[in-house]
Amino acid sequence: MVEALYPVPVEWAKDALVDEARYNEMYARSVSDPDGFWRDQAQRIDWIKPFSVVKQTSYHEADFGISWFTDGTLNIAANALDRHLATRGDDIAIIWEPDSPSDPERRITYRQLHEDVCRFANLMKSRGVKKGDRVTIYLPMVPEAAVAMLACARIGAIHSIVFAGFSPDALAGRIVDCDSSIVLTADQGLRGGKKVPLKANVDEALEDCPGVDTVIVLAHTGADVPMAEGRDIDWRTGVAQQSADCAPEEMNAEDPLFILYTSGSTGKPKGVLHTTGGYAVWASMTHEYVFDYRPGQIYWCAADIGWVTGHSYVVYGPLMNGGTTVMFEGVPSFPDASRFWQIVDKYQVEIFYGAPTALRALMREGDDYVKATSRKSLKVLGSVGEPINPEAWSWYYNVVGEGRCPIVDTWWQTETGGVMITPLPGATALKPGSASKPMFGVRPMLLDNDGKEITGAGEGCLVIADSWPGQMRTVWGDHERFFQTYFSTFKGYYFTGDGCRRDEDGYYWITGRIDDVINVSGHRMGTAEIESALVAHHKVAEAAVVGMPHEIKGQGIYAFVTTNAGVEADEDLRRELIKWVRHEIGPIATPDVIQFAPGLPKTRSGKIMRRILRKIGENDFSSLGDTSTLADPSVVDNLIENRPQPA
Ligand code: 6R9
Repeated sequence: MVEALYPVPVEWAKDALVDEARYNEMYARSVSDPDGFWRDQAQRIDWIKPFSVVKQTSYHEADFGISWFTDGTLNIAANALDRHLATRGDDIAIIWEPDSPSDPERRITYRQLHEDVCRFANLMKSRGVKKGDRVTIYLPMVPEAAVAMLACARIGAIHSIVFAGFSPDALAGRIVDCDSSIVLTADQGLRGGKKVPLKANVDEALEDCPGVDTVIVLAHTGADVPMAEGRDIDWRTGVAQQSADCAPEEMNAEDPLFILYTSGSTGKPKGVLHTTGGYAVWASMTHEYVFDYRPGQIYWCAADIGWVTGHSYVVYGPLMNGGTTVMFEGVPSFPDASRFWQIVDKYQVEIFYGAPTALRALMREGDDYVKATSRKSLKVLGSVGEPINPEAWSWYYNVVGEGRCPIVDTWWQTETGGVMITPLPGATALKPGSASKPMFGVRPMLLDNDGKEITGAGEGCLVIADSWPGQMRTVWGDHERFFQTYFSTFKGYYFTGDGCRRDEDGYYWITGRIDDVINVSGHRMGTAEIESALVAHHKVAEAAVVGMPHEIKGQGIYAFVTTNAGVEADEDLRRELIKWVRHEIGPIATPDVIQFAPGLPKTRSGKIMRRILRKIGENDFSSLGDTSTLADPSVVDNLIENRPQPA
């Protein structure tokens, strides 16, 4: 198959920070002389005490450990704020666009943001929060979310953001896991005109979190919410009493910065831990090169701060680079499908970074919503979260970008802290659907199932040889799980969990997860998590969850459910289970299909054969493979015969 190739436009190659020759040269040095390369790159950060050692990293069990810039000290909030004050204190750091276009926007300068962060840091200190403490953030997409993150970083507290779409149960689990005694929230969030009861969710969650003694509540919609005496504080009243002076804490490069929970193939979500120095260098460098970013440009990453993309590319990356970052509270389809592009026009956004699932949803609404807007300001388009299918890529490129804007399809993970494989706008010819080439310092490799390296063109399991500064350092509270999850499958390599193809030109094509993780609208879900939510229902005996192709979401959730004896498996139960899962995890985990199954296909040793269930989920019965090892092969026929058609 001949793939379309979009060469780098001449004007891009001319003015870009990195052109093709420069990319090749920098990449070669980054892998042949990592110490020298990273020593230089680290100069983009203001260190309080310079580091002497660049990296000490080993993926082998005997001397396992990952540490970067180990003896250096810094404060990342000071890097995002203080050092800009003299040169661009009056520049806009954050532009906030509310859910409804008829509400007023906010523009916050670096000076104002610095002051807000200092006051809020002092408020947390007054409640006893100190270096190393965990702070849970459950806020909508408002500037105060960035204030909260940076205030934590300023005093050395570790933030743990929980996506505001998660349920009280999911929130409680994350508060308890990292043992935080303080939660930051708002009365309500707003999404597409609908109110999200954040404070009520916190109140419900805290019934299971006896360790929480402080809740700071931002009045956002102005809803009347009950405040618990002694525990709950009104955000604005609290900060009004605080001084605007707060010296940044001197942090070691390897001191923790944040925890972010993400789904894996087994067990409960794990707390991915990132530290300070390496993450700062990585987030800042990748943001600059991937988007060819220059201060003064209006940059908009449409991700929520509840996901890693929001951490690295709404807040830390752009602010460390002295940029102007747009935060949008709403959704792409409200009031109508022009909303994204109207915002682009309103602020003259030059760089837009979004997710394929949103693009597919907008594409379905037709081109008129796009064409009603100008979009002349756009220069670079980014994609993240899942593979972008060629149709969505073409639409993004031709309709949204009018063929002018390179698309950077960025592959990375919560664990990697920042972009790992991506085109650079001025350096890389594009192939629709390919994340293309490795970022500096990243050494991707493909291995077969036996761990043998695949060289040249081929397909296999994507691993990364050697460490990079933004790599996660541990699973909060479970270092053994960190090693087991990422470094035990293929000895000496970081295992990504993704499958990948490399073509003759050395371009990487991510083929999707090869573990039991599914990607629904760019959100990572462990099938095990949904299964355990289902079996927690008193009418359910057993459940197996697989991904199914879904036009908008990329993957949908297909659940096979065996009910307890005597239970009527009917429409009412189906609705009840859907509601149940939404309550247990959150709306993003809503099953698209629930198929009641009298039995699941199991081996004689009792292992569920997911391979077969995946095929049924895909509506592909032609290649079920060998079913002879099943304890009862007839269950497969039954499942095929009774497969419901998705709504
Ligand atoms: C940043 C983020 C990580 C998983 C990852 C992969 C998928 C992300 C992708 C992509 C193909 C891309 N993924 N970006 N697949 N092309 N450009 O999304 O982090 O939520 O941890 O998800 O998402 O499967 O392993 P996270």
